[in-house]
Formats: sequence, structure tokens, C-alpha cells
Amino acid sequence: MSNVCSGKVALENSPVDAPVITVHHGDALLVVDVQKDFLPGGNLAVPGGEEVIDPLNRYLARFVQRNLPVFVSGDCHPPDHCSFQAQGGPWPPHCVINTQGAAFAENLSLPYSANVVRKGTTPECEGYSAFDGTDLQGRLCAAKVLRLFVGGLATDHCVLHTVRDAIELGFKTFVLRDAIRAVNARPEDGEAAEAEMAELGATFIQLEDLLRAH
Ligand code: VGL
Ligand code: ZN
Repeated sequence: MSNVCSGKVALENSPVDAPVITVHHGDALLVVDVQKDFLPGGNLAVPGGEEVIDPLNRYLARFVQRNLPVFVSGDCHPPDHCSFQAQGGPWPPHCVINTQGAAFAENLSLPYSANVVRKGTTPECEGYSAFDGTDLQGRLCAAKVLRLFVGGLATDHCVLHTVRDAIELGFKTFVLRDAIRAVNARPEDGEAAEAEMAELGATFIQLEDLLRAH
């Protein structure tokens, strides 16, 4: 028999496994590579990449409202970057420095206070991770960040590599499951990346988990 004391009644309307996340001092949002080349019409369009923008804008609004720091990474490659096919890499040229493709999506509502992190800026550095060859770690530490909330593109490349590094560096890492999309060069890549991040200790959340807090 279920009654209030057994908890079963109270739990009926709120799934047991849905966390309620309150963002507070020590938290930062990291928006990974939401750039025109990764969106429809871009040189390396991620399927459904544009769908991350609306949820990201809502996460951004929450962090800005709470005066919490926002970091935004951008792939920023020289024309002879090692990841381009002409240099033996896997990708068509994308996010080349000073081209439109490297610009952030126009409808991404970045605050003026956003901390921009440019990565992949030298020909020989792959730069999938927003920590790779950048000063992101130092800037997060300077801002006293302990927990990092990561969304953006692409799940199976830059988000994955960034989350791996964040966890290894000791940040409590949340992945915004409604604000990531995968390239899926192999159809299972996105799911495998999500499984790996979860295995490494990332916590997957979605907007409602933040919104339920208020
Ligand atoms: C990315 C492929 C090449 C990414 C960057 O942002 O996930 N993917 N460069
Ligand atoms: Zn790249």
C-alpha cells in the first residue's frame, strides 16, 4: 500500500532520478564551438547543430542572471591547420581565422562579459579540447570555478575532449544533454561519446533540472 509516509505518493509527479540543480558561486557555463561552420550551410555542418542554440540561450540567461561567468570556445584555425584534409587530417577546412565560418552563431545570445577562448590556433595543434593549448584552466581557476556546465558542438569531438580534460583537471562537470549534437561520422559516435563522458563521471542534465530550482 502506498501512502505519504512511504514517499510513493510524493514521488509520483517527480521522477526519482531527475536532479534539481541550483547554480551558484563557483559555477561557470562553457559553450563549445557554436560557430557558423558547424551549423547548416557551414563547411562542417553538424546535423541538428542549430538546435543547440535555443537551449543554450536559456542556460546563458540563467548564468547571466546569477552573475556567473560564461566561457565560450571557438575553433580558430590557420589555413594550413593539421586537421584539414590537405594536410592529411580528417576534416574539410573549417573555422579558418578571419572568415565568416569562424564567427559565433548570430542568434547565440552571448553576454558582453563572455570570456572567449580561441583554440586550434597553431597549425600543428589539433585543439579539440577547449583546454588544449589555451589558458582556459588558469582563467577558470582565477574565477574560482569548481563546477563546469558544458554544452555545444560537437558531442563526439570538441565537447568530448573538453569534458575529458575538465574532469581530469578536477572540475565537477555537467553536460547539457539538450544542448549538444554529434557529427556522427560513424552513426554510433555520439552515443559512444555520451557513454564515455558518463563513465568518466560527468553528470548529464537538461534545462528543466535548472528551471525546477525556481
Ligand atoms: C570540431 C571537428 C573539427 C568540434 C572541431 O568543434 O567538435 N570537430 N574541429
Ligand atoms: Zn576544428
